[in-house]
Amino acid sequence: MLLLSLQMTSLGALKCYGKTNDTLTRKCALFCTENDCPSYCICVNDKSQNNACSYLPVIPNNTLQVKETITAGTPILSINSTGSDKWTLALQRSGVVDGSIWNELSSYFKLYKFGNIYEIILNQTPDLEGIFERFAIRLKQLTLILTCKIASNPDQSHSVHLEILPVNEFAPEYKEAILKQNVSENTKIGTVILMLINLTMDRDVNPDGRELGDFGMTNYLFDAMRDGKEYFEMKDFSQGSIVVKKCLDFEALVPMNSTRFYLNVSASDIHGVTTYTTLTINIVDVDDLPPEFYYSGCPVVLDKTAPCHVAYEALLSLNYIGPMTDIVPSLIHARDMDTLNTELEFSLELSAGEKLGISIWLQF
Ligand SMILES: [Ca+2]
Ligand SMILES: [Ca+2]
Ligand SMILES: [Ca+2]
Repeated sequence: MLLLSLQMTSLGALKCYGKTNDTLTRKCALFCTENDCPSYCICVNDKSQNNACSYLPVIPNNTLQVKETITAGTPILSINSTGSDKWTLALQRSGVVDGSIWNELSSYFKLYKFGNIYEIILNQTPDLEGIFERFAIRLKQLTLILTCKIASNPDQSHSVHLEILPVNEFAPEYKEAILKQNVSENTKIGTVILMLINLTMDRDVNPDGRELGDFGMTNYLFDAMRDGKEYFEMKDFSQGSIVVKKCLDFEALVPMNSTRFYLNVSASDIHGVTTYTTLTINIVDVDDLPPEFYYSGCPVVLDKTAPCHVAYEALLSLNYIGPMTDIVPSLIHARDMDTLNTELEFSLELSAGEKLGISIWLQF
């Protein structure tokens, strides 16, 4: 809690004011005690010793500081009244913030008088997130105007800055409960597939800049076989950009049951509070392979380096028109080598010099 108390200065019969600012007023007050009055002071005779304004306490850099979480009801400045002075408090308006907002912000502070003591008391916790939500401003500092009124002298106004210090109340959060991204198998190496900064937030309001710090990527220990670090990397840690690191081939990944990867990613705020989450990446098949013929009698060869030759034969009368169903050893089957199951269209073409009715050879 920050509470500064007035240091009373005995003024005697002469009261002095600085001509330009409060600091001078304090200096002038010292001269008054010696009945001196330099040229930069205004000196008046006090008819009554009490007929004067009290002085504000010495405030370093003329700036008070309170945390945004300070409890409502906490006093932040105390002034001992001389008895004849009367103090008022207002909020200085500045910047582009409109008047109605200043009126509402003024209600965060109250000046109370308890006996001969004036106290500025926080009427409401100056929660930076709450203020941003209400007024859409990232509040950093306010200026309090304290004015002393006495019967026979001009009003004296003092400006005191009040800095609201941010408190790290929230860890980084992800905007979606489950982060997932589909990536086509033909995505080129070096392509950015996702920027974590677009999917992350930190509820803390930081008037000095970005609250989020760096992003990170570590091993996915829960299922090391599906850790996507072999295929993806984080390039820009300030943006959390995930980049393709290794060629993605859906058809090569299917036999390994590896068309889904997981990345253990993290987001930290500038205070070092870190939140981890799992990014799921699904590799999506694209139509990058042609159809293939297949025959149940051929062995399954995954890398297709060993062709299987099958001869199909059908015997037809010369003038027959219609479906060929008596093909030996079986009907001709073909399929899309992608998993997209694109509809296939068959055609029969003769090589140069061949005559229909002899035989048709198809090669795997
Ligand atoms: Ca934070
Ligand atoms: Ca905060
Ligand atoms: Ca494919």
